[in-house]
Order: sequence, then C-alpha cells, then structure tokens
Amino acid sequence: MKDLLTDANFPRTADLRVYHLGLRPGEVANRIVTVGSPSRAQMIASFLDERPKPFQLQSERGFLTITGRYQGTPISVISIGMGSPNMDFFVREARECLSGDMYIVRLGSCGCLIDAPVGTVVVPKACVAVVRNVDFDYADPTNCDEPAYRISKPVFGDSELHLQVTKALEEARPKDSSNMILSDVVNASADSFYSSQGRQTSFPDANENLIQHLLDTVKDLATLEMETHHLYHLAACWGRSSTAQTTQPPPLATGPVNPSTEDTPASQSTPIAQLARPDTSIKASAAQMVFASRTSRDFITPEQVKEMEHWTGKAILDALKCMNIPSERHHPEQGSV
Ligand code: R1P
Ligand code: URA
Repeated sequence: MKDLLTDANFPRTADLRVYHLGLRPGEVANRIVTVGSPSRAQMIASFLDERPKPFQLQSERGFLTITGRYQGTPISVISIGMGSPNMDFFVREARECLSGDMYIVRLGSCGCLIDAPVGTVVVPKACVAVVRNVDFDYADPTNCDEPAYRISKPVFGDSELHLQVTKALEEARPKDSSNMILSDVVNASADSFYSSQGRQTSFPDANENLIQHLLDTVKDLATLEMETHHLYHLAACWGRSSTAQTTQPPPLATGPVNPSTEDTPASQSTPIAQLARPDTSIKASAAQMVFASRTSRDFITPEQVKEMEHWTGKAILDALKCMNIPSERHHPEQGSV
C-alpha cells in the first residue's frame, strides 16, 4: 500500500482502507467464504452473478477479495494464505470494514487422522489449537520437563451455520460420488504443517508421539489444518465482548470518504473497533477437504482437488445465502465497486 496511513493503533488510509487487506467499507459483504489460495477463491467466485460485475482487489500483502452477488445475495470470497496470523489479519480488518453481523465459512484442506479416505469432507463442530512450545529444549529433550506441544481446550463453531453447511454439502455432493461428509468431529489447528502436525522432518521436533497423544486426549478429533481454530476463537471472543465501542460507522464506499482524517492527530483519530457493536455477532463455520490421509499416507490428486473445490465451493455459497441476517446492509455499490 503506497497511500499515507494514519493511526499506529489501527492503521488506515484517508479513505479508510485497512492496512493489509486494502479494503474499505462497502467492499466486503456480511457473508464471507474464506480460503487459503487465490485459485480456490477465483473458482468459487466464478459462481457469482455476472451483473453487477464483481469487485476484485488483490492487496500488496497477497489478500485477494472478490465481492459480488450470489443469486442476488451479496457475498465476498477472500483468500488469505496460510496460518493463524493471516486469519487474524483477515477477521479483524474485514470486521472493521463492515457493520452488522458477519457470517464466515472457511473452505480449506486438511489432513485426516481417522480412517477416512482423501476426498472426505469434514465440517468440524469444534477446534483445538496445537502450539509448539518454544521453551522446550528441542536440542536436548532430556534436559527439559516442559511439554514440547501445548493443546488448547476446544472452541465451538456456530451451531446453526454448522448445520446449514453440512446440509448444503450433502445436497451438493455429486450423485455418483463416494465422498463422505463428517460433521460430528473436532479439528486441530496447528502452528506448523510439519512439527505440530506430527510430520517427521530433518529438524529435532520431539513429535514422534504427538498424533497418538492428540487422539488420546482430544475427544472426536479427526483432522489437522492451520487456521480454523483462530477463526472460531475470534468469533467466540467477539460474542462475549462487552467492551466494543459504539461510535458511528463511517460512510459507505460511495466516493471519497472523510478525506479530512488525513491530518487528524493520533489522539483524535478513528477509534478502536469503530464499527463494533455489542449487539453484532460473528458466526463461523468451516468445511475441510481431506487432502492427506495420515493413516494410509495417500495424498489427493490435482483432478480430485478440482472436482471437490467445485461442488464444495458452490455448497458453501448456498449455505451462506440461506442464512438470515437482519442487520445486513445491501450496499448499492456492492459487486460493482
Ligand atoms: C497447508 O498446506 C495449508 O492447507 C490448509 C492448511 O490449513 C494450510 O493453510 O488449508 P488451505 O488449503 O485452506 O490453505
Ligand atoms: N493442510 C494441512 O494443514 N495439513 C494437511 O495434512 C493437509 C492440508
């Protein structure tokens, strides 16, 4: 981003573009599908209505947002890359570009720890986090009584959205498909694709027994990936927040917005959580395509990925479209910014 940013606490440009996503109010819809890769985002966005022409923005930091309408309903598809820090940028910055409730479904890939083939789709009801303990002595494990990995308590996704996503996937699954859909399961989000997912690499990661330990200690655990726990966590925290400030939201993106903020001293600048409302919610769910079977060691083929992304992507749009969002604002610009 080349524009001047103000407010070190929550940096934005004069026309209210957030720092990493590059978006401003009006450019993101209340219903969002988030994915890891830009190609998955483009594939899902191919289902959006042709008119009004979808808005598209690739930020300098690699976040891609496509906002349009799906059968008349405003929806954004946002690709965020990998890992919980990127999920954090996405949820916090998109939230500040919106008023009203936010419905987010992540469509990602995962590894599967139970006996289910690649191509299975998992809709996790809850997630735990698996975090590498950097205070553990990996070079000399005998010298350390700390655990090498920490496992969090579970956090639950939104039960209504979870049901809707499961139903839409069951309806969209191709008739001749052998893909299973599992929804009464728990996911673990790890802070590495390798060490904290129990993969053996050249590094001394003290993780030989990690998968068995996870299966023994996390009830209903089925999958491993990297972002969903943080999404569910932020959504759950928002719901409990009683400190959100109640200032007026900025105007929508219909021309230059409040250009005078460029010269505003930090002490008077945009307040934290300026669109936050104690009476808004963030509802989150996820669907995960099993790319890697950690039991059989199979990995999905590119042809299978293409086919799966197609029907699961359409199902997520269908699920989001079905949700009733009373606080949703239909921006006249949305989809044609
Ligand atoms: C690792 O290959 C990536 O794949 C999974 C993991 O969570 C991680 O981001 O999700 P995506 O397919 O959505 O990127
Ligand atoms: N994504 C992950 O994070 N892990 C896997 O095994 C597959 C996809």
